[in-house]
Amino acid sequence: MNSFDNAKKIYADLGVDVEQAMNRVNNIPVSLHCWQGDDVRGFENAGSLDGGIAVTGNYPGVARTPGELRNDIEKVLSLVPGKKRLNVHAIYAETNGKKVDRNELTVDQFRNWIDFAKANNLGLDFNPTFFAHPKASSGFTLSNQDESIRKFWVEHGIACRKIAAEFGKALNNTCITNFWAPDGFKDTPFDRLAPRQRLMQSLDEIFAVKIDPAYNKDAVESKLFGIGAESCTVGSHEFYMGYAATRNILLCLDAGHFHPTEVISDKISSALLYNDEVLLHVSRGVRWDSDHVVTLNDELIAIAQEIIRHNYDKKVHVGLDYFDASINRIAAWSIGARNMFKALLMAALEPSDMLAKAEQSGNFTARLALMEEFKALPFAAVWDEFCARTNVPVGTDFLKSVEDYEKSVLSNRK
Ligand code: RNT
Ligand code: ZN
Repeated sequence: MNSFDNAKKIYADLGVDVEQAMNRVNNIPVSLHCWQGDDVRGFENAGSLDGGIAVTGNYPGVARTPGELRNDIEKVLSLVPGKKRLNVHAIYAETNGKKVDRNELTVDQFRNWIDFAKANNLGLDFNPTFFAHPKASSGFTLSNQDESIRKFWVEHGIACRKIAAEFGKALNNTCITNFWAPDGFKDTPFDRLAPRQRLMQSLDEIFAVKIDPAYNKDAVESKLFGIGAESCTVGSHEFYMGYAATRNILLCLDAGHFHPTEVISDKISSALLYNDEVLLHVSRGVRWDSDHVVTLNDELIAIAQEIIRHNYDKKVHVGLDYFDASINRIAAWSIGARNMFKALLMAALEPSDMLAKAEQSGNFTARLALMEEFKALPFAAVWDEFCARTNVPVGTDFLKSVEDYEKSVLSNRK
């Protein structure tokens, strides 16, 4: 018996149908963030990254053009199993050398992304970019007290929702548009209320524009603090938890946006009591919101378990959000994305009936014993089979493929 058939039998004895688990995971899309490929630079040549986020490292081979970025994404798509979506930020507009400011963007600047998505059978997700722009340099965008600046960013938000609706229409696939604005104070503000009122007003103005939810759904992302905005973030967790629930839009939970010992896996079930759907930004903060490459750690597995155990396959939208320029970017992208699928598959292979029974009968001794033993089930054999069936490299073979690509493509980018 080969190792997959053997694993299948071991899982079957525990009441788990391996084929069913693989099919289930195959239908949960993971949205790949385009910004891992170019260190969140985008195509505006706007200068350096701000907004309180930072990419560190200077590994050679960063994508410098739309073509290079899309080639790199195609490479990543060939290395990651499962169903993929692509998440694009507004700074990835292609303006053909013309200056098109963020409030004037239309779908015309994103036609290549639509074509690319079509060619690669991807759904598209979108993000307005409220950073890396002269009108964001004060650190305040949608909550800015200068009415003309606030309006500019409201217009940007509306423009992005319209572009997203065009994505949804063109691809016949609902786009999720995520709103994250870095607005916050480096030092203790006197008034924490007024900027929050302005942020609420701005968002209400943006979401007042009616868009068919078949084409686009919106999400809002909170944050604890950013670099240079350590004392008060306008769009805090409480702000957006209330906002999303009362406006019936999605709440986005980013794994790096809470106190270091807080985990988003514990928030999903609460959020979904008050919101129909949530968006995840799966990331990994190391001591702060450092956006390290996602590893297969306890929290990633716990996030996947929440999705699988409560049948949130359609209610939780999984997006990745990390950026590492200190190692090969294609590898970084693929390692994190493969890990996300690993975690989902692991969760789908969990002998859930046995665990539920132990818990429901109050036998917490058995629950702990089973949970710990299940960690040693032959998951790897199923994972390898999952990769093989979707025609992506099995095991460490993807690394060889990345190395070849580095030699033949990335090393020529000088
Ligand atoms: C920043 C947020 C936000 C960004 C991306 C680029 O802390 O996590 O989601 O990372 O929009
Ligand atoms: Zn995020």
